Amino acid sequence: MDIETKIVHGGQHPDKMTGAVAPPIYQTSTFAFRDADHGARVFSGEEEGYIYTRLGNPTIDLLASKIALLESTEAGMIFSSGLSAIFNVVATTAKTGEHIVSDNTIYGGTFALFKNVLPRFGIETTFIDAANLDELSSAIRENTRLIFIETPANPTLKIIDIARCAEIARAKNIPLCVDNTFATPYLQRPIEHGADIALHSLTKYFGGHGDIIGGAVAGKKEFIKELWEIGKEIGGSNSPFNAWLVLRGLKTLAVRMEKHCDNAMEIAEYLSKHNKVEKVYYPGLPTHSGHDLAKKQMSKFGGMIGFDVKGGKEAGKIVMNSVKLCIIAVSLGDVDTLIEHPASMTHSTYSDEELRGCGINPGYVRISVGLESSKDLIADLEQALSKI
Ligand code: LCS
Repeated sequence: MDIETKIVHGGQHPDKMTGAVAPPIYQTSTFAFRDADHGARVFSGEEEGYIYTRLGNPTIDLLASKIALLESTEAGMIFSSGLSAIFNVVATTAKTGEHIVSDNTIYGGTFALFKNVLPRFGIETTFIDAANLDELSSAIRENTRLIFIETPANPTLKIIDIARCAEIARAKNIPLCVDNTFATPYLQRPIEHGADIALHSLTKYFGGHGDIIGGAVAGKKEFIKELWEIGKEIGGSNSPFNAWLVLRGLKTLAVRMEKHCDNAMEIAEYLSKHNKVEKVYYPGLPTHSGHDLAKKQMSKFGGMIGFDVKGGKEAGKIVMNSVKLCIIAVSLGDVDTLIEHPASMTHSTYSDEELRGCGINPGYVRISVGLESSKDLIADLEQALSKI
């Protein structure tokens, strides 16, 4: 089946009991046992069954298996947020005294988790530029337990070669985890390129409507079982209703992504010709350093773009304060177009030196292009840029 069909039908069937086409929301904390022995058998794993929603729930499990299917892998697990998914992957793969390698251009919250929180548990992170494969290879140590990348990366849209990173990871027997939030499996499936784990903030394109927070991890059954063993004790589970909203949003992922991509391409082309814009960052532009690689590993280029305005931070602020249709807000992947300033918002956890190190300029403005008419969005940006 093509991915569009899998998005609509994959893993889902009308409810056996009632024929309901939309999946039921099992909005319950706990599940009754037939008798004490039944409870004991389900707890010991002797018999399959639901126990308690933190350990498993039919609505949440449906979403997990659907994401696994879309990511071309065996199993999945849902978390309360993207960051919870990331923490749980790290907690499953690494322990005190061990080490992970991460690309230096990642969501600011993930960066803070790796830089500030993991050391409290004795886990050290080396940040490198994974677009430079020699840097990646030489950062790997005897005690490295995980390689973590985002591609396209938040917020600069840097593209990293998943297949080449996977070769390096495999040679050292270290799992490669790709945060696939920006692309979604509609545009890119990291596991098909050799990655071991695909990870998502469901808050973004999966949900698609800006109304939930959630995370997901997909990978081999064996790994997801280990993740579940650790994750059920950490307790980052999500709610059945949130899972249901993601299942609902997900149905339109293919058509939404097409429109996000088309709108972003038009806006990137428009901005790249604007005399008040210094540089546009969009992997769909042939001038983008990762364009050829993006063409190879993605089917289209996504809905995220960034740009530096001539005049730096102050000029960037004027643009953000002048837009009328775009909303000044973090998050991304919503139907609404969102505009933000990474250096002072999503990536404010980076020091000035760290921002410079991964090419986030002080005036860099990020847009999550929504589903409005591109003509209206361009008109909005035009009037905002004219205020500089
Ligand atoms: N991974 C990526 C690539 C992200 O962009 C985010 C959030 C996360 C993980 C964390 O997911 P969450 O826990 O929020 O569900 N990115 C955000 C952003 O760029 N603006 O606001 C949140």
